[in-house]
Amino acid sequence: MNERTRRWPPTPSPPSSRRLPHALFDLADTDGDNVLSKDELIYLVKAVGASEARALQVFNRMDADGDREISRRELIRSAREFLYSPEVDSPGSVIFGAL
Ligand SMILES: [Ca+2]
Ligand SMILES: [Ca+2]
Repeated sequence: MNERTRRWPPTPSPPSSRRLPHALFDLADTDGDNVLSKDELIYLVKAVGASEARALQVFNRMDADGDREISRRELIRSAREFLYSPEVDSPGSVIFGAL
């Protein structure tokens, strides 16, 4: 058995629905402190085509614990809400619905 055969099948990657929020979080976390500041989140939301006012609304709704920062968990929760909640106007829909 050669090297190539032994590594087959490759380890499956997580579904893209799991990777995407993490990738977006890492992209938006420009200072690398593992939280999204208001400015970082607003920049991300505007980058997908929303207005400043809408971005601010998304920030306020996404910040579930009210610490004025968006944790990775809060972003993932909003992605889940977008994917699994019947609410059409969830904060996650602004970001993930645009992708
Ligand atoms: Ca940050
Ligand atoms: Ca928060």
